[in-house]
Amino acid sequence: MKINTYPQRESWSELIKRPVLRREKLTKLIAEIFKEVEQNGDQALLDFNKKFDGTELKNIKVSEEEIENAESLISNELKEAIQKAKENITKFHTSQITEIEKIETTKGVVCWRENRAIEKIGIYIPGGTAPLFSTVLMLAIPAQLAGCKEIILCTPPDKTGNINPAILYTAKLCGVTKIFKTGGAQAVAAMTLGTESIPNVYKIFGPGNQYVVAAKEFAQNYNVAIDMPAGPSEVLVIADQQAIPEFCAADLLSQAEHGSDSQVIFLSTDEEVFNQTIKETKKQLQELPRSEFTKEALKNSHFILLNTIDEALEFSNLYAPEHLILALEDFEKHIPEIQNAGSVFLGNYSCESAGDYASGTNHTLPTNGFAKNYSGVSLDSFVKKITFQNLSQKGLQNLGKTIEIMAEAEGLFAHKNAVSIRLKQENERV
Ligand code: HSO
Ligand code: ZN
Repeated sequence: MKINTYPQRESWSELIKRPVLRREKLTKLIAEIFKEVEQNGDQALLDFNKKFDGTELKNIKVSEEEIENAESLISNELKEAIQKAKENITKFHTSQITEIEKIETTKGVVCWRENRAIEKIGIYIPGGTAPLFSTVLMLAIPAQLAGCKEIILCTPPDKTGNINPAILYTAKLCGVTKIFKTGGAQAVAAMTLGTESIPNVYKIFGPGNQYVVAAKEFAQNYNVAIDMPAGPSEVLVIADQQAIPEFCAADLLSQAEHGSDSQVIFLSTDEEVFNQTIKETKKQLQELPRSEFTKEALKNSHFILLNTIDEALEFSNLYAPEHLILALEDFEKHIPEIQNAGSVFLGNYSCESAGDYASGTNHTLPTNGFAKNYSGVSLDSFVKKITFQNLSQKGLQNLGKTIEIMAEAEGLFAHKNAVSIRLKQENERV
């Protein structure tokens, strides 16, 4: 924990820095994996499973039977919780559907946009220490609402060759069309290039380790889009005198437990709340099962005492956190001051876990300062917007001169002529 009281503004640029990620030069390795998958398809994936995960599989595709069985392997309580979360995420993302609005920009010139779903999308769910079935909800629900026809999911199997049943159950519930047992960069390569079993997709979503992140970047060389640049999870909490230290500590730890590279920032204007939150964080840490990751993440984390809430918001806007919690009495008043943040949690009872799981907002959010220029995943992430226009004869008469003058000024006479030829023909006909 790095503790700082009333730091000079000159030191802010140091304080807002993310921990430097050791990004090894992975491009060569990733290129080799892509080549292997391109040449050997499913067999390459089966070989990678054996090499990296020690699993010998015959089939990369999860069978219908495995998906059906998953339902009996998880408790009713968990199924109900997943269904409740699904309901809220569906409600919130359905509200993002917009009506087509035709705009007459000049008399006789009508323009509009229509959404078309990206036909084939891929979801990557990491294996590792936490089975992120909540991420399946966050990606498959909007994909299905948007109308994506093919929604495929890749996730690595465990040592026994199985996939966590909560992932399978959630995938089925949310309309995932095919599930495959493959992970790492090779899974991204398979979704990019296609294999005998795995269809190639047009956009790849989901978190992953540095190999997956590098593979998603590499996939863009093949005209495959990705959700956003990835980085470790973060939260920034701003607390005033009425904030509850136990709650603030719990929120900071909830994000720190994601991984040793996570970062959490605590800003307060109240000395008592500040000191108590530090104490509470240390105390609650002892009781957490994932304390090795959490402890590491806390080493990268800052607890900063500042003079005013305005100052804290200024700091936060410079940092551009993935999650921002305003544990403030008058949070409403400060909303307009928030410029850069992925998702904002207002008041003492809006814990970040609510957004991670079940309130309805999406938890796939920009990290690493990208909240300055990226939005989180939403319904829009699964569609393209196509513009349409229709000019009537009258419309072209009204706008023709403008186009001709501009085309001539750019020296593009064929452009000009596309208008002139129509206007001339019209004059001759009259
Ligand atoms: N906080 C993570 C999402 C997540 N949390 C999944 C729990 N499960 C995104 O930043
Ligand atoms: Zn989380």
